[in-house]
Amino acid sequence: MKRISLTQHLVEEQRLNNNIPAELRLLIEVVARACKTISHAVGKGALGEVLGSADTENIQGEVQKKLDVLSNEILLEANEWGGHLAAMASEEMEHIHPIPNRYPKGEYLLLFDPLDGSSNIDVNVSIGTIFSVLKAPDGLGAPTEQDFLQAGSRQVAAGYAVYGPQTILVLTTGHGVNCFTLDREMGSWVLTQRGMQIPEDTKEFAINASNTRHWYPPVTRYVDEMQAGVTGPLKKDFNMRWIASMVADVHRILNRGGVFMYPADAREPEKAGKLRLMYEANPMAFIVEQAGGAATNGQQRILDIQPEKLHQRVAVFLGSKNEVERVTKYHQEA
Ligand code: P6P
Repeated sequence: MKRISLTQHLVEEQRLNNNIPAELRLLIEVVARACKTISHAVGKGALGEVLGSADTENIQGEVQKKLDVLSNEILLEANEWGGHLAAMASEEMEHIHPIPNRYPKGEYLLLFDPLDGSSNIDVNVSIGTIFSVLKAPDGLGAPTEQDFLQAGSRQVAAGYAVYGPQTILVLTTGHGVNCFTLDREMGSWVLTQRGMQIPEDTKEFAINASNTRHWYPPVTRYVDEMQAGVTGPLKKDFNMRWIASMVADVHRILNRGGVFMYPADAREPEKAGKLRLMYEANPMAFIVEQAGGAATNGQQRILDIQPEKLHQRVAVFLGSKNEVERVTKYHQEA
């Protein structure tokens, strides 16, 4: 494949589809540059004095890692001066972050999980950044949380970075999914996969099986059938993977198929699931659907869910279309 940069790709996509105005291109380039900075910090590990706990808690009640806090700051600082945003929201912050008055405001809203997979940071397993872009409602005065509560189908762009053996950036602006690899010598993002497509069938599933005894019947039925293998109703053997970094599990599925599940379960019946709708499930669902896959909460398309709270959680079933449809059917039959 001819090696082209992220900027050239975005300019060419704008010419083709007229869907990436200059401010959106600037937003994507700024986020991509921030991901380079995060990758650099993550890559230092113990040498950078950035491992371990920050001894603080986030809105989720989770103990923050130093890199969680650092990654959040990197994204805030990178995006506040450019004039392309009205406000930001992050897994690591309880309230939205309006653009400071000393900077011009733009027409986009940026949401992110600055460092997803924190439990893997200190043990050198792939982690990543997830982001989602919405348009701010017209005639926006001071942005409010309510302005962010838009269904995932209204996203204008979404992406994730994986800080792994390679540092990669996967991006969609509504016309397919493309992957860029960080050229560390040049410090530039280079297009390495164009038009990624998820196989509609799979032999690989991802779920945290330590929760088996807590699953509701539709999940138990589906996982049992996969584990029954070639002599069971699905007539094929399955493999299992669980990296406990959503970005890494989703990237594997984007490349070779699979079904990723984080269901609600009986541990906390009032909780819809563990993952967050606005800055984990929605961007990943947009990307997965753009790559020919499917993403539901067991009952409906994730992208159709009307958000009620910025940090609300949601059950997630995403990946190979035919398998997501199957497990969703089991929920609807239950
Ligand atoms: P568990 C990481 O903390 C995360 O939010 C996702 O990236 C990941 O898929 C999931 O939680 C892992 O959860 O319960 O297996 O540790």
